[in-house]
Amino acid sequence: MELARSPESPTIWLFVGVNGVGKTTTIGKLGRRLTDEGSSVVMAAGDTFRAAAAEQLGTWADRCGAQLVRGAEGGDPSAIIFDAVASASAKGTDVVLADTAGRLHTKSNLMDELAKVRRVADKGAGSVTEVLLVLDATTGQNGLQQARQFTEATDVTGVVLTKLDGSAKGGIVFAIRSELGIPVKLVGLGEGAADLVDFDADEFVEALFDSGSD
Ligand SMILES: Nc1nc2c(ncn2[C@@H]2O[C@H](COP(=O)(O)OP(=O)(O)OP(=O)(O)O)[C@@H](O)[C@H]2O)c(=O)[nH]1
Ligand SMILES: [Mg+2]
Repeated sequence: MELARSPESPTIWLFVGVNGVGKTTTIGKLGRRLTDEGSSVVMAAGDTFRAAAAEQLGTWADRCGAQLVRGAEGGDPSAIIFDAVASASAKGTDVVLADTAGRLHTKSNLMDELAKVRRVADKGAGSVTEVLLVLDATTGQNGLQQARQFTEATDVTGVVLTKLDGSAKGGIVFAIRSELGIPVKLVGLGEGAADLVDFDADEFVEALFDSGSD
């Protein structure tokens, strides 16, 4: 499934999800894909909470020639993402990939912060055309709760299902699709830059019902 581009530059894609699911890694992988396709990319270090989060994103940015916009640790993530959009707009950059700090969907103050990030990201040039909820394939029923809360805060447009290279099959995405209408758009199959594929429903269903008889 193609990720939506904004009619006016820059296109802004926001990444949300609980801790450690693979948000930053997915941005790194997508940065590679986009730059390989000839698009220019700004990565916005909206995770100001975890020490070294911006460095982690910066490493990915260096690898694919994306620009990194970061702020002070403990700073306002909305302001950093706003600055990143402004910088992308000034330089004519095509896509802003905006990272956010992992957070529990049950913490209402953190979900409010994320709602603000989404609003502010849309205030400058361009527009937010994808809000991608990153979900670890090992997540069970809790994934539906995560999807509900994150979409309430930010209007999630799609799921990135990560760590599907392990033994987990990620069947919760069916419930997320049927109850909330949110489709899976991308699948993570490893830690490397090339380990990201578009979601293929047929392949996914086959793998889900494959009892591993080989
Ligand atoms: N096997 C596998 N590992 C992955 C995949 N995606 C991410 N990881 C690993 O999962 C760990 C967490 O990834 P991050 O990208 O840092 O996750 P995050 O959501 O940004 O984490 P926080 O910012 O702390 O919330 C790292 O060790 C990644 O290499 C995947 O598709 N498969
Ligand atoms: Mg991260």
